[in-house]
Amino acid sequence: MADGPVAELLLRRLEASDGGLDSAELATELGVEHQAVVGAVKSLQALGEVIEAELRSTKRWELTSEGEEIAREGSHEARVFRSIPPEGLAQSELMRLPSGKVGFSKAMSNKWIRVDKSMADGPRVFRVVDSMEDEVQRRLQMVQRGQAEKLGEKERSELRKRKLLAEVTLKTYWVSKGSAFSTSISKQETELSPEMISSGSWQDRPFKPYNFLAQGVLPDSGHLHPLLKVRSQFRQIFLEMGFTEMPTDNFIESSFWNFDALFQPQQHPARDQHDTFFIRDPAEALQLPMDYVQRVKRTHSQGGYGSQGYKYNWKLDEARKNLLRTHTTSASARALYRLAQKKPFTPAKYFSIDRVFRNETLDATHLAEFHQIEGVVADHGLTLGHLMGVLREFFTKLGITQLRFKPAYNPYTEPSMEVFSYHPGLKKWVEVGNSGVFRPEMLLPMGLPENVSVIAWGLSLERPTMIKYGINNIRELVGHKVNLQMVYDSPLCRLDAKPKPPPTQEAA
Ligand code: FB9
Repeated sequence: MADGPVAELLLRRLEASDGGLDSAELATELGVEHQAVVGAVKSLQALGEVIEAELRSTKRWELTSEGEEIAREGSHEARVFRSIPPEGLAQSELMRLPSGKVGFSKAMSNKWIRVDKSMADGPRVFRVVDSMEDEVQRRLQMVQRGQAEKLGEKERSELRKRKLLAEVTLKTYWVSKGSAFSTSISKQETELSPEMISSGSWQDRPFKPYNFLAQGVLPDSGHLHPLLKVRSQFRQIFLEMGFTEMPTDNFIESSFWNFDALFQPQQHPARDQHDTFFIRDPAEALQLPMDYVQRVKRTHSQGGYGSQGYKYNWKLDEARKNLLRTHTTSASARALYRLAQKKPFTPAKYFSIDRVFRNETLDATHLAEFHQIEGVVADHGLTLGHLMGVLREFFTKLGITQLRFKPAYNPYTEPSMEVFSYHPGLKKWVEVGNSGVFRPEMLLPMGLPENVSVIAWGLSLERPTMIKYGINNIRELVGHKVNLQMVYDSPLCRLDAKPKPPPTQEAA
């Protein structure tokens, strides 16, 4: 067993070798574990250019644990043969031997033994030959000595079939001299210490060369969830377009601001608990601007401002009911009401991006909550044309240029439009949002001037994020099933970048 640290031995062998050496062969030669040589290679690599080490994967034959045992103790059939005395051995007794079963059938097929079934006290086993060669053991020992290739393919496959031999892929290193190769490995300095400078000892110390290409270790850092990455891009787009973010820090809203202020009648289907989560405690909103509420009440029940209203008995209790907001349009109503209180009227552009809650049937693209993105523009004489224009500008910044508008209906906008864009990746028109001109029955009770109109549109944050990141099931994006690695590795993919091809079926 060659003494001295493996690293030094490796360098001396390398010195002697022409070209290089294989770490596995060196391990066999030095009679040490391959891991010890790998360790030496790694520590020499850390010293700089002393050695070059190229990782290779080599296939080699290795004995299984049973193969090791047979190489040591002999094959089962040889052991059976040896256990049979000249006068033979009762077969029942032979079968009780540890190698009995396996050894008996092999020895029989090797025609080393025979069974005499005519014996009085039952079948008896006798030797047929005087001696035999334990080829199996010999071949396994050859493999142990690293001479597996000397065996024929047939022999090897027979040993493999008997699970005595296995082909393993070994990651080995092909080691060769480095540019700073030397057999005397002096540890290269990696730090220039004040002592070295003051003592001047740095002049005759070998220093490890700087590796300016070394990658820094990525610091462990927080990771923005893809939704928040896309949210910040939508924020950027709105700010670029001169919009101001509306406060949306209240998931719980009153039915008044969520529905009534938007001229949505109290018997509208969206207002029952099939679609809306109502709050049991606190069940009712106490603070409502009562003068404004009265105007809303009258507009719903009798009309006004040129509208005939809904002609029903509007109830304040219904309006007081607290709920989880079903859209951020409630925040738009609050913002427009505040705007209306500021005289004289000044045009405004608002946006909001925040969670909304709907008691909907859950499916691959719908959860009970999503993030609504909303844009609102209030100014004199705005028309549907202005809405189409601002939608084009907005979606163009999203990289979406081909838009189509489809008439739609919302209780709080007239006219209303669904917005569709042609998605080249999905090769189809995708609904990318909804929009409309807020009804005068919503705006005038707030106190906004007659000739002020307000255009608005909305979409979700989840849909563009899923499409951008090629995610098909919303549960892969949000919720406890999200694999955090996806969050960590999710690149900041620019919304206006060309869409990623949708994942092929098998990838999905
Ligand atoms: O987000 C939606 N689609 C969408 C948006 C962007 C997108 O980007 C891709 C990168 C290219 C892809 C798709 N939708 C709105 C359309 C559909 O997904 C729709 O099925 C689901 N909608 C949600 C509501 O579901 C009940 C999305 C959500 C939505 C719908 C309407 C509004 C807001 C969100 C609104 C509004 C509105 C209307 C008038 C005035 C003020 C607000």
